[in-house]
Amino acid sequence: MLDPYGPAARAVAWTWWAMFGFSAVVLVGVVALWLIGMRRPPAAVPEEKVARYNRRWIVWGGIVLPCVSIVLLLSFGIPQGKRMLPLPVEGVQPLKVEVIGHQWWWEVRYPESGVVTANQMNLPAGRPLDIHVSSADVIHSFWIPRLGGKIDMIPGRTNVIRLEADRPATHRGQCSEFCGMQHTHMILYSEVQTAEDFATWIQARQQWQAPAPKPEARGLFERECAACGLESPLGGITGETLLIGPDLGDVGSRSHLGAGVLKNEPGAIRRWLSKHQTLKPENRMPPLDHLGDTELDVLADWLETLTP
Ligand code: HEM
Ligand SMILES: [Cu+2]
Repeated sequence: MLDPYGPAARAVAWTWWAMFGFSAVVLVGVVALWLIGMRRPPAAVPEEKVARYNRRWIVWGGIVLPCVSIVLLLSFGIPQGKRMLPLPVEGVQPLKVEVIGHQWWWEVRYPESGVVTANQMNLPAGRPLDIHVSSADVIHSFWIPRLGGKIDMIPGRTNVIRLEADRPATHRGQCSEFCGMQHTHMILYSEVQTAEDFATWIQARQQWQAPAPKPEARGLFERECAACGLESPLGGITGETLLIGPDLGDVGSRSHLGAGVLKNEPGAIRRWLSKHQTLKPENRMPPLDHLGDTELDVLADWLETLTP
């Protein structure tokens, strides 16, 4: 949050520092007055003056100071909140990205290009981004601290936040509304790229022809996995909403599996298939204990090749 990579985040960081500075001044002032008061010998103050002094404290400390603080805070905060609203802009139009929260993973859609992925969000630098968030089950909250504020993801409702990233970098996003057992392991890596690299990334997915699985892998996949909306590698239902499990169309190219629990190194997909309930207890994917080692090998070998 204090390491901003975009205008919205910079505004939030500024407000934070301003609030910190102002409250530090108030704290130091109050402590100083208290120390002075404690060390000063009691003075014989006449009755009528006591009442006047007390009134003065109430007016200045109890009314003026809070009012000034609130006005200052709002005069910073309102324009900054406005910056995150999806208002019309001139010039480069915002990129629309839909992010749908699931227990406990992120569905990410680029409606303009039809690209769908999960647990990773590639974004172009220097272009406004309208992130349309919603949820398939409980309330989650979308938050990439280095890019801006957070926004609730509510089932049956779409909220929109306008963000922008000003330079390429990788950022960690985190679900920030407690959503059950694996809330902590609901991480969304966001890769900000140059406009050209982002276009290449989108194009690679649009033009990608997934390598055909071996017949054995295809049979297993159709039988064991496709029911959860995972069939996009077979040219299936990408484009539908309400998937139960993440789209696997580009799973081989993701930096992590299980929304951040496992680095996607060679062999990681195989590990996920046999150990996912240990790596991420109670996640919504059923254990695959009824499948043998060779069956899991065949599936993992194929999924690893899904790298647009
Ligand atoms: C053998 C069949 C299956 C295979 C090969 C498979 C593969 C995978 C892989 C590789 C992931 C990690 C994806 C990522 O994090 O990017 C995953 C996650 C997931 N799968 Fe499966 N899956 C299978 C069956 C199922 C079934 C039948 C369901 C639904 C009942 C399901 C639901 C899920 C869910 C909910 C996640 C996300 C878990 C989380 O991170 O919380 N999967 N699956
Ligand atoms: Cu959560």
